[in-house]
Amino acid sequence: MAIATPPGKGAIAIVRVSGPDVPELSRRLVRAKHPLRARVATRATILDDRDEALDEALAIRFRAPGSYTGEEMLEVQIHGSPVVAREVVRAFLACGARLAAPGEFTRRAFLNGKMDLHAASAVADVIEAETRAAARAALANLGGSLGTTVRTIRSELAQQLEELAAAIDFPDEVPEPDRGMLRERLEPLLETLGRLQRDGEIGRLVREGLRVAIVGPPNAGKSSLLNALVGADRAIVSETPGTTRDTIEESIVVQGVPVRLVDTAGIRAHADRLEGLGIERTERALEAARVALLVIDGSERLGADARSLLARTRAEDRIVFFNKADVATIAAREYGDPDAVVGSVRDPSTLQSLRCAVARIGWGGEQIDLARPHLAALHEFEAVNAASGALARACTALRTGEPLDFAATDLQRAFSALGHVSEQVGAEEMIDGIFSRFCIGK
Ligand SMILES: Nc1nc2c(ncn2[C@@H]2O[C@H](COP(=O)(O)OP(=O)(O)OP(=O)(O)O)[C@@H](O)[C@H]2O)c(=O)[nH]1
Ligand SMILES: [Mg+2]
Repeated sequence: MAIATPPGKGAIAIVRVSGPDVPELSRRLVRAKHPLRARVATRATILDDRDEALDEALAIRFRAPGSYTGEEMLEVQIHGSPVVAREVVRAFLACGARLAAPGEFTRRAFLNGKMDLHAASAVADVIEAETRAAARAALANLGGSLGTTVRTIRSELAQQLEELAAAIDFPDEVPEPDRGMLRERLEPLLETLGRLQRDGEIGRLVREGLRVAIVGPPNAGKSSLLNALVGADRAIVSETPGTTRDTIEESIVVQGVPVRLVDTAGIRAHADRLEGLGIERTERALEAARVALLVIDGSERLGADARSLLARTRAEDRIVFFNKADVATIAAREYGDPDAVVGSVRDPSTLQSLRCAVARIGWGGEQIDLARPHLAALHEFEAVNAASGALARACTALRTGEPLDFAATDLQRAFSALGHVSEQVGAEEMIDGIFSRFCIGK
């Protein structure tokens, strides 16, 4: 149970109750001329636990599973005074209800399978896009398929270990297992672990997002690009070079992955003191970003500032974008990089090409399937990495003819490391973390 409206005085306050005890609580505390009908607002008197009237209200019942949380629910709209709301809450508490944890309604909705169907519904407004994607990734994990995969690998490893141990301990009685056969059985496990590792990387990407620094000479159209990608006038745009002095950050979602765009002050060698301070921040943003998005005015010849930036980011993960193609495409032809994006921030197809480039450079461009299980927690990711490393060493030992107990030690290590991958706890913790960021009553 929770008060779903903001604290303070208002015209009405809403108290929501969810769970199997709702029918009983309604009978006890809501008095109406006619029994409450599902999804119909009914005028009613709210009583306290001693049957005294607290307030005249509108009561609405929702029956499971046709409610927000998927459970039995009651919503009462009372007069918007904090005192009345508190008294109503007190009455429900006295009859056995308990206060909801932050985000608990939404959490229940997710767990009852309601949210997937309505991912883009009203809740979308209150959750950040990045959180939604991470929640779905975590939820896929709750299905337990990660646990099943890890369990299968562990039991395979245990079996191989047993055979090896017998041969090592009783060399006279148990013949040495065929190394080739052993490797044949271990290599598929290594492959599965590799897939889990890749999924783990994707999980991390979805959770933490990708930082992209928009850098380039002054007046190239960096702030215009940020605004166009975000779809809002976030940064000031002007024809005066050196307009942006401070870094400005905004998030967008590209193929389900949260991307943090950082607009920066234009880099040029001859800058005044204030501009120089801005450029220092640009340098820091560039260092902190995973991907650099170089914006260069393509309608002119390549200037010295553009050249030096192109040269120093050559070895980095970067996207080169020649802007202002609506005017001319001089610099792109001069530079001749087939991977560069040539277009204009005013052209939607250019923006689409840039989003694709972000996906390609950021995570190899594959469409991320959020419904696949991802390793929920960092320690699980590390455990899989450790297991995969140990198993790879065991396979090498078998191939190069090293003593069998070398391989056995590594197999044992892989087996133990995987014991740290919990079957569901990580995902549970993650879900709790996500939903506790909601407001109470959501
Ligand atoms: N014709 C044309 N003009 C553009 C395009 N993109 C940006 N501009 C113009 O170029 C000028 C500079 O744009 P900004 O977005 O402020 O450039 P910036 O790179 O952020 O500049 P600084 O903040 O000074 O470093 C503005 O007058 C924009 O309207 C484009 O694709 N075509
Ligand atoms: Mg700018």
